[in-house]
Amino acid sequence: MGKLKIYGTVRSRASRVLWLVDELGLDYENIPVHFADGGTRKAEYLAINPNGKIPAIDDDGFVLWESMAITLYLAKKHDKGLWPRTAADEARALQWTFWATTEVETPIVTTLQNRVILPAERRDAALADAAAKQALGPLKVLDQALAKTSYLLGERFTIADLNVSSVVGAARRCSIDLDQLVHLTRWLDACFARPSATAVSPYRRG
Ligand SMILES: N[C@@H](CCC(=O)N[C@@H](CS)C(=O)NCC(=O)O)C(=O)O
Repeated sequence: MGKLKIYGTVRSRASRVLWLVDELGLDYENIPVHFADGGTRKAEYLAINPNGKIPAIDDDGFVLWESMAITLYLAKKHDKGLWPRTAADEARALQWTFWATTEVETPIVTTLQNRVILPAERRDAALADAAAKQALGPLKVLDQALAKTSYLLGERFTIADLNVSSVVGAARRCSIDLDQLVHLTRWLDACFARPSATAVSPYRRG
């Protein structure tokens, strides 16, 4: 059986896949394809992911792209306690994952790009401020959801927490003010204190 191949560098959405495989204790090969040097646009990589984006995986011939589809697939396939136990919890894991990518990821990434990533002359401070404000709406919803339980599905860390925290964690890198969101920050600290997160995530605290 071929070793799992993970395409993408740690300073990208591939970090959530690299975090997960460390949680699962999987043997894998990381192929550090990057967009900054044109690696994602090479024919060789487009044959893996025709969207020209990272991450993607090749699991013994099974090719998959979209970071959250990858984490959900691997967490279910190698069930080491991260996969939900009931159909209802599985649905809630999907709910929170889709919510993170559709409601939160765009405003956070826009803020990150315009406050941290883009060269200073290309940053748009007003756009960053508006995006940061927009992110706070759904982040308050997350904060309230975490008021009663330690993690999104209850008292144990699951794939829902990994997926959502891998999006929300970037808010700290771009100074979105999370101080009032005490449940969210307590949960974020717990997620990023995990050894696997500390090992690979560029979005960890500090
Ligand atoms: N929805 C995709 C987004 C992937 C994505 O945009 N990846 C970025 C790096 S974090 C990328 O490869 N960008 C290259 C480009 O846009 O050309 C996923 O979650 O996998």
